This record gives sequence, C-alpha cells and structure tokens, in this order.
Amino acid sequence: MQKLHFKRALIDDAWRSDVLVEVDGTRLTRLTPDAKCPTDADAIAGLAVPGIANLHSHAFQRAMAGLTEIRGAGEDSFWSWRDVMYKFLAALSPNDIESISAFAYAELLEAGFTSVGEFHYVHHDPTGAPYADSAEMAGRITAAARHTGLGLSLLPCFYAHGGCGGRPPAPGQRRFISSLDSFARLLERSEQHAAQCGLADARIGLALHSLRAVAPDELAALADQAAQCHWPIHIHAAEQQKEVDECVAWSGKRPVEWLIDEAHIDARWCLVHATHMSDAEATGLARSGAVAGLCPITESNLGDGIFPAVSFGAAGGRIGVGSDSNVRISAAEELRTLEYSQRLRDQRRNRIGSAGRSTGRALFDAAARSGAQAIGRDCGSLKVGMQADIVVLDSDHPSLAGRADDAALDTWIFVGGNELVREVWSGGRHVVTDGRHIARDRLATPFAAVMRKLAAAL
Ligand code: NGQ
Ligand code: ZN
Repeated sequence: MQKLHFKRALIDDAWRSDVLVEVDGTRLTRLTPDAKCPTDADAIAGLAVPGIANLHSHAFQRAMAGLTEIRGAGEDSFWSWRDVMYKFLAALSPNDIESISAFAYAELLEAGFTSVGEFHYVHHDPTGAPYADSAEMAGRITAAARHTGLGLSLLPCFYAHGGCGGRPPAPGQRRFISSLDSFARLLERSEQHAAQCGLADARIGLALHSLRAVAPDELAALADQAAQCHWPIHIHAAEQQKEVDECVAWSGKRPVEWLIDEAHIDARWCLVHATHMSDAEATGLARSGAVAGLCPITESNLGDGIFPAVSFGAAGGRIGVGSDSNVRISAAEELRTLEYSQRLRDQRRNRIGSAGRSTGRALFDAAARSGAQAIGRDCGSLKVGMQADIVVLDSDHPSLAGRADDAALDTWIFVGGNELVREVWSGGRHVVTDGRHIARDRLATPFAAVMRKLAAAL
C-alpha cells in the first residue's frame, strides 16, 4: 500500500485540493480530498492529472527520427518515407528493438504518457524466417515495458498481403508476414510474454495492419477471436488519399465505409488515422463508438492530411492520440498539433470543445478517456478502481505561475510541453522524478549505440 498526498489534483473529473491517494498494487483504492497529509504519505507539490494512454506506437521508428527529412529526386511522400522505413528496419536485431523501444518508452513516460498501445509488426528475422520463438520481437517489446514501467497493451499485428485484393507482399515487407496459422502461434506466445514480463498490468489486443494487408476473410476470423477474448482491435485506415483510391478500386467502398459496412466496427475498435472520410463516414464512425486514433505529429510529418475533428466531434465521435512514428514524443504537442490543424484549415480559433470551456481541457479529457477505451485499460481518470497512472505538472515552473487548474492544462498543452512534466506514476510505479525517467541514463547508452550503427547503415 502506497500513500501519496497531492496539493491539487484532477480527480473524478473535478479539481480538488489536498488529495490523499491510496494505491494498492497497480490500482487506486481510495481518494480523499481536503485531507491532511499523514506522516506515512509522500507529499507531492504541483498539479496531478491522469496519465494519457498513447494509443498508437511503432517504437522502433524512434531510431529513424530525423533521418528522413531530405527531399528525394521525385515528389517526396508517405510512400517514399515508407521505402526508407523498410530499408531502415531490414537489419534491426531483437537486441536493437529492445534498446530502441526501452528508450522510447522512457521518453513516453517523461512526456506524460503512462501507457502505450504498441502496434507491433516486425516479427521475423531479416530473411523473413520466424525466430525460434515466433514472438521473439514481441518479447523484446514486453521487456522494454518492464525496463521502464510503462503500461503496455501489446497489439501483435497481422499482416499478410502487399495491397488490397490480396496482392503479394513486397520484399521490404517480409519481416511482417504471417498466415492465419502462424499468427495463431505468434499471438499465443505474445500473450505468454505479456503475462510473464513482470508487469501485472501488461495486456494484449489485436492489430490488423490495414485493408491493404489483411483480406476480408482473415479480418473476420481474427475479429471474432478478439471479440471472444475481449481484446481491443486496431487497424490503420484512410491515412492517405492513394490508399482510399486503392480501396475504392478494389471494393467500391472507401476504407472507413468498408469497415463500417463489412466489419461492423464497434467500441472495441480503434481506426488509426481515419484522415480521409466523407461526412457520411465520419457520422458512421462516430455512431459506431469506435475510437479514431489520431497521431497528429506523425500525420503532419508524413503529409497525411487533416482529420475532420470538428464535424466528427459534433457527431459525438471519440478521439484519442498516439505517437505513431515517434518522430517527436510529447503528449502535449500531439494535442496542440491536432487543435492547430483545425485552426489552420478553418481560419478560426478554439475548434475542439465547447463555448466557454478550456480547449486544452477538452482535448485532454477526450484523449484520456478514449485512449483508455482504445487500448483496453482502466485509466484516463483518477478514481477508485482505476490504474494509478498519474502525471504531475511542475507548478514551480515560471510558465505556470498564477495558472490554476484548466488554465494550467492549457499552458501545458499550448505553451509548454514535456518540460512541465515533473513526476509520473504508471500503474503505481513512480518512474519519472524531477522530469527524468529513473532509468534514462542506463537506457540511453545502448540506445545511442544502436542509433550510431543504424545511421551508418542507411
Ligand atoms: C506503419 N505508419 O505501419 O508503420 C505505417 C506505414 C503503411 C503509419 N501508418 C506503413 N503512419 O501504412 O503501409
Ligand atoms: Zn501506424
């Protein structure tokens, strides 16, 4: 049993003072506002808010951040970036994946994310042959979570084809490819890795790469299994116009439309990106209860397009955020980038949320609540029974002087960023102190070694 006493905290969706928080294992067991700090509790200054779930990450891509910002001979695009990404991942070893992921996860925690949905698809060795343990790489992801204490929802990804209509995979995709049979074993082993990784709150779900990589019969079979296991289901959808065109040429339907009509998506689903939607698709997606998994920094970096957050929100749609390519890791900046994309498109201010309310708070609440839904975790709100996922903002920072409550959230999101994150608990584990992950130095050395090796190889 741990006892923490917070000067000010956002509990059960309201700001309260002098909150005594009791944690048993990974969960919150009691929250008492207006309480004195008992002698056996740690007194924490600052503003405590629930940690945000990062609903979409490809951790390995952290090590190529900054290496794809040179224009090629032709038009640079998502697709030319993807070619570089394939070249980059071709030689990654299991040790490399573990070192990169562990450092990225430490950074996620320092950035205010307390859990991650790891959309994991680099399964096989560089020739495309399975490792002796078919979930070797998944095991390296669970090890990274253990090294850092980050809450993990591991989403092993099924990937079988190179394009809509069952096109054969390209050579660059050979490390991803499974059949339904081989994937069943990989899933089972992944579950074991999650169960045995030493984090009581690690769990798994299912990722289907995209309608380009998964055929309808495969999607139906795996979605059935996920439903029986109560797993969340994630799929990339409609990130690029070319992908929409390919889907229409194949099926007569746009990707989100196809998923609504043919996959009967519901609240267990997370459609990652969902950038290119008609009004009818946006309404249908909102009605389904599925989460739109937005990755605003990566979507900006890759030139994907602008998500229709205003109309989607008006239809009651649910949005969460993910760090995807990890080109820049910051919960605050993901939310800021999302809001700014809407302002730039509409030539207006304060687009997400409602009149008279803090925009930062609206962004934060949406991402906290729907992020938790998307990756199947009891988090996103500080109340009894939830994970003890807590982020404390540094009220001693000059940017936060005189800023209380929602104004502090607005300041974190629009003015500051990671430098305002001071203390972080994930599942009751106190892993960031004074703005730094407790294992940062130990994890930085192997990460830097991989960075040097890979930069030389590209
Ligand atoms: C991925 N990343 O799987 O890493 C994808 C690109 C694809 C993003 N969607 C590859 N941002 O979609 O084929
Ligand atoms: Zn992705």
